[in-house]
Order: sequence, then structure tokens, then C-alpha cells
Amino acid sequence: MTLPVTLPVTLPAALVASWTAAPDRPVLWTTGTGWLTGAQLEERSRQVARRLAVAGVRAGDRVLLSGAPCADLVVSYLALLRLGSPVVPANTAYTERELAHIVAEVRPVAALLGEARALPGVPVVSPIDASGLPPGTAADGADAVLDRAGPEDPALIGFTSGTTGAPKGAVLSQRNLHAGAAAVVEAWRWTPDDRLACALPLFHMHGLGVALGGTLLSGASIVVLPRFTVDGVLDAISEHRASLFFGVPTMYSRLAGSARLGELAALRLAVSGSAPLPATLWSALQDGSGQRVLERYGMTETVMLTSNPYDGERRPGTVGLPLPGVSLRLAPDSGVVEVRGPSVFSAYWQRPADTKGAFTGDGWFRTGDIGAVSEDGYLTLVGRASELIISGGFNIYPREVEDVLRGHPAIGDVAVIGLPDPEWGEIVTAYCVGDPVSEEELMAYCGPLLASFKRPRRWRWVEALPRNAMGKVVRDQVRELG
Ligand code: MLC
Ligand code: AMP
Repeated sequence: MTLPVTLPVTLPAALVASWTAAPDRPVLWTTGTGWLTGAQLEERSRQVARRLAVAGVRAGDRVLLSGAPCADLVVSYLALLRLGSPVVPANTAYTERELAHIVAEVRPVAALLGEARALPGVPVVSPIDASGLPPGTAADGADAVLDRAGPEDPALIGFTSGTTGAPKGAVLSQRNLHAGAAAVVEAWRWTPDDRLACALPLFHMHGLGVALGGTLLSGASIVVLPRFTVDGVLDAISEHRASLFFGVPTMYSRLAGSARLGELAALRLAVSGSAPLPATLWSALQDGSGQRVLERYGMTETVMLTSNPYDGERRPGTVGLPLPGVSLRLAPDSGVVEVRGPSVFSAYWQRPADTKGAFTGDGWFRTGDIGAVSEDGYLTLVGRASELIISGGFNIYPREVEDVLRGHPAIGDVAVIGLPDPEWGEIVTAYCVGDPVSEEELMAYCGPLLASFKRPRRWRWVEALPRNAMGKVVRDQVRELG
């Protein structure tokens, strides 16, 4: 006798239940494909999962996923969640060198890519629609076992450098992803009537965990644009009667510069995150559109942590209050924000020392962000314990860029910092010691080694770098070099 299986609450189990309950409801709109209903997403993700299973992908096997936002990318993501094969999203701008690091870390059995490119060391490399995989249909392959992942099984491995060192994979469990999406669904009063206009890349927590995860869990719908443009977003909001828009501050800065800014008034809610939203920009958005943009704070390792309130005061310059389920405190000596909660990851992939260092002795995750909490509980991020640069919502680790630049024969010494910029937040700037060469040459040198967003946009040649008694570069003094 087969005992009935009680399915745990995981994102895929919840999604299948919601698609089954409302099969004809439109869920996903993408350019070229148009609308897909819940029933279509269920069927397509099952088919892709089956093809992956025939190609040898099993629960627990890592699969790298990297492509521009489109229906096949979303379907592939859902197929992997349903198979229980941890998704390893990768930025489409990564060079072969950057992808090789991820491959060496997690040893994926397959990679689904938006563009044809070599990926040494990965047994199965396929276009993102999975059609290039070995033939596999219901007729010639065993049915894949779907939707059986438990809450503690790994669902997604997001690459991040954390507060230090080389990029490492933060392992998010099925529970983490589900809890992260559930928290924002509750906090932002998401309902099945909502429709999100999304122009975020679908390889980071913002796009995957918040925009897509929240939409699918709440039974709402999402309009996925292949890339961000001001007109593209505003057209999508009016044509599809979107009620929600989520963006990074660079997107809001560009929207604020548009004569069409007032069209944001049509939204029920506009959310900003991934980098600080300047209070001046917040006011410009309110003045031009009436939108009180809601700023929130999250991380790859934690999904979302805090949010300004939906009802109540949205206080510019702050990231609001802890989301449902999140506990937050400040380390007494440093002011580093420490968190706990069901969406917080528990380990970096096969990096026990880094994992140990990331948590306090009593189990709180050290975010590396330095905060201050007001008397009424609003968190303001005042700095970072790490040297992390955030440009347009993408993270750049100075040390990685410096290591690459040191390989250029003209550069004897180098320090990389982020200089403030109204559009990008911070701009990657390199201070080099050596024999000056042209920016063109340096950019050409960086081309095959660094993703475009990591390449310095400004170059300075200096006599020497300020160092402390230990010989360490003093970054604050580098900033003063101008
Ligand atoms: C693109 N470029 C960037 C860049 N994005 N350079 C620095 N920083 C960036 N963020 C490069 C391009 O490759 C191009 O280089 C040049 O800048 C001009 O490109 P563009 O056309 O102006 O840029 P665009 O394609 O419009 O991209 C801007 C953007 C994009 C803001 C739309 O950066 C973006 O989608 N950002 C969102 C990032 C995100 O989702 N972060 C979430 C992380 S999760 P060249 O050399 O070709 O000229 C997380 C947790 C949380 O942080 O809390 O959410
Ligand atoms: P990532 O590792 O890409 O997930 O980036 C996470 C980091 O983005 C956090 O540690 C913060 O430094 C930053 N971040 C996210 N949201 C905000 C925000 N609203 N304001 C300031 N920084 C933010």
C-alpha cells in the first residue's frame, strides 16, 4: 500500500497547487510569447523537467541558469525548482573566467544558457529552452519525479562575495525561498489582482526571489521585459494595467529624468531596493508622480529583511522595519546588522570556514551592513563593513578588480573604490601606480576578464597609494586623492 505523501510547503508545491486551483488565470507575459496561464506554466515546466531528467539531471544536482528574461528562462527556473535540482543563476555579463569560477565551485551537471557559449567542465550545455537536450518525452523517458523537494533541500545557490573574499555560493533552501516570497506578499498586500511590471534581470534575488517568487506565490501576474528602458516600463504599465513596479535606484533615477514620470501614478505600489535610494530622488519621484516609493533591504543570503511599511510612514533614507518572521539586531561594537529568520540561508556551498565566520556564536547572520535603528524601529543603513561597491544594483568586489588589473604590465599597484554618482550610485574607479597607458588599452585588457559592470569607468594615475602601518591601502584616503 502506498501511503499518501504530505507535501511540505515549498515554492514549487505551492505553485502547482495555485496553478491547479486557477488553471486559466494568466500568470506570465513575455515579449514574443505573450501570456501563459497557470496550466500552461505547469505543463511547460513539467516538460522541461522531464527533458532534464532524461538528460540525467537528478534532485540535488546543480544546474547553472543564465539568460535574458524570457518565457523559457522562467519555465526552466520553475522546472529546476520542481525537480529539486538547485538552480545556480549567473549574470549574463560574466566572462568565461567568471563562469569558470562558479563551475569549479558547484560543479553543475548541466547549464541552460541564453546564448551559445562554451562552458568547459559542464557535461550538458544547452540552449535555455532545453530543446537541445537529448531527446526526451513522456514516451521515451521515465516520468520525472516532481515537487517532492522538502523544505530543507537546497533550491538555489546564489553567488556573492559576502563580506570578504572570492565569490561563493549561498545555498538557499526551499524553505528560505518560500519564506522570503511569503514575507513580501504579506507586507506589500499582494493579491491575485496585482500585476507586476518587471524589468529586472532574472539572475539575482531581486528579480528571482522577490519579483517572480512573490508574483507566483500570491497568484498574481507578471509582465517580464527583456531589459530595462524607461519607455518600455511605462508602456508596459499602461498597456498591461500593471499595479506594481520594482526597481533598483538607477532605474528610478532614469524614470525621474523622463517627461513621462507622472505615469507612475497608475501604480498601487512602487518598490526600490538592492542599493540606497537617495532621499532627494525619493522626493523627486513623489513630486513628479505622487508615488511614495517604498524602499526595502535584502541580500542574496537572506532574501528580504526589512521594508518600509505599506500602511504608515515610508521614511526616505531608511529601509524600514523588519519583515514578518525576521529578527534584527545591531552588533554592539560595530553596528553591523545581524539577522535571523526563515528566509536566512544556513551555509555557503562547501565552505565551512566562510559559513562559520558569517554567523555569530548564537546563530545570527552577520550581513556586513552597518545600521542604525531609530526609536520607532526604522533601520537606516549607514555603511558597509566590507569594501563592496554597488553600481546600478550590481555588486563589485574591489579586490577582484584589483587582482585582474595587477596582471597588466603597466600597473605596479592599484586600488579600486566606488565614487558617488547620481545615476549609478557608485562608479568603479581605479587608482593606478605605474606607467600611464590609455583607457582604451586598459578597457580592452579588462574585456575578456571582467564583466562589463565591473570594469572601471574612471582611471586615475597616482604617485603612490596611501597605506597604513600594516601596509594596507587606506581606502578613505584613496577617495581624497580625487
Ligand atoms: C550595465 N552596465 C553597468 C551596469 N549595468 N555598469 C555598471 N553598473 C551597472 N549596474 C554597463 C553596460 O554593460 C554597458 O557597458 C554600460 O554600462 C551602459 O549600459 P546601459 O545600457 O546604460 O545599462 P543598462 O543595460 O540600462 O543597465 C542598467 C540597469 C542594470 C540599472 C538596468 O544595471 C540593471 O538591471 N541593474 C539591476 C541589478 C539587480 O537586479 N540587482 C539586484 C541584486 S540582488 P558597455 O561597456 O557595454 O558600454 C540584491 C538583493 C536585493 O542586491 O536587495 O535586491
Ligand atoms: P547582494 O549580495 O547582491 O544580494 O547585495 C546585498 C547588498 O545590497 C546588501 O548587503 C546591502 O549592502 C545592499 N542593499 C540591498 N538593498 C539595499 C537598500 N535598500 N539600501 C542600501 N543597500 C541595500
